[in-house]
Amino acid sequence: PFLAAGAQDFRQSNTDESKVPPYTLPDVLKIPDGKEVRTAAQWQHTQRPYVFRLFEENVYGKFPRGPVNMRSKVVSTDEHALNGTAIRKLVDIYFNNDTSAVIHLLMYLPRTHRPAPVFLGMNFFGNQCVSNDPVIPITEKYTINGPGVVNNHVTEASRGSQAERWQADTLLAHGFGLVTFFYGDVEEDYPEGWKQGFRAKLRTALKTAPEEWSAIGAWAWALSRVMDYLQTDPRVNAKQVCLNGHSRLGKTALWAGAADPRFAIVISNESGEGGAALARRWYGETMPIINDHFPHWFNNQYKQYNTHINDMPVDQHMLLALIAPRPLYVASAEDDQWSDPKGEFLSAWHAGVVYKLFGEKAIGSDQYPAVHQPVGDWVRYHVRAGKHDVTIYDWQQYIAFAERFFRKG
Ligand code: GTR
Repeated sequence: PFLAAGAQDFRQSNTDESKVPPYTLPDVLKIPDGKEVRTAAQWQHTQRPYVFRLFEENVYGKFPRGPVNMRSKVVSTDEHALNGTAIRKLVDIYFNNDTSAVIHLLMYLPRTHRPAPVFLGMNFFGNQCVSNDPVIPITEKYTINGPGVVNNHVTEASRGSQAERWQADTLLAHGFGLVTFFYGDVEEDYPEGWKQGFRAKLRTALKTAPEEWSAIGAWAWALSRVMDYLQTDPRVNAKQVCLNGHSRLGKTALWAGAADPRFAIVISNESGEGGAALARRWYGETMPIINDHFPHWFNNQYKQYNTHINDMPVDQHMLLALIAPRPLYVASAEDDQWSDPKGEFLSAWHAGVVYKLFGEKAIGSDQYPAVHQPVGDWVRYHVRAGKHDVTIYDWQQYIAFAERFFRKG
């Protein structure tokens, strides 16, 4: 029963390129009546909403659209943070008058008078992991295992443990701000995490039952609410928000970017299965494996395709296409075969047909590039040396990419 694309057993992982069977992807331009989308207007008005709904129904669940009661409170502002190089703001965002439904934002902004372009991304271990800055409160929520984590809770030793991954100083030196929050504020990352999270707390307000969406859905929705806040902050240029995410949070960034066109640029760092990587390509992590390990990440319908992957009406190139015509960056790492670098590249390549409708060049060639040779234009891709991580090399590419598009603005 587990025979899927090319009669392979997708319960197993494969890392032998010669064993990847042929597969056929759904055509992102095919309209349900059998015709093809030919213009950007057709895409925007008809096909895009249709493809988005397919992802809601089959992968990430409903993306609640209704208004929600939201209130932000500036907890503190320091105009001379990080040795005088940055403004630090701590902002709490409360929902529905429930003081336990709260997102704690950490913001570092350049010390300029102009509204700053920012990179926005969720972090894995609480805001204190992003910098050694002692003022940042430590999260009390459940975290996955990592540096400075004891029994799924962080200790003081976790301060700055992910500073390399965030590169706040580098961003500030280039005139960008950094806005981040812990994804566990929204939903702790385990199968029952929704019970203490926004999916339960806001179910009435959002008219959405917990099983109608997913953990990735909830995290992505929260990114949109942070965008709501950023639009009210005069120190931020909300038209220049570059949404980035790594791994499971890269999957989330893509879904949030697909759902909310206010994100000017979207970046997927090694998002892999359920993110940028093609599901029908039998390589690295597979759908049955991810559904087994992380059942809460996706909706129930997604699990139905474990044994019938070819029946799924979407594949992940269609998710990337939902970002069009905005600039999109997809990045992989050579030693991160679990994320299927080539499957991420091919997905970005196949999304190009939609960018073309807008007259924009995307990846340009279906030849898989060499390590440290970024390719593409409005859709860009690189594979770097090394393991599953976010490195200074990745950031250098993202900063240059954002500078190119924002400099004009
Ligand atoms: C892995 C998972 C990946 C990726 C990764 C991460 O265990 O299999 O899909 O999400 O976690 O988020 O670091």
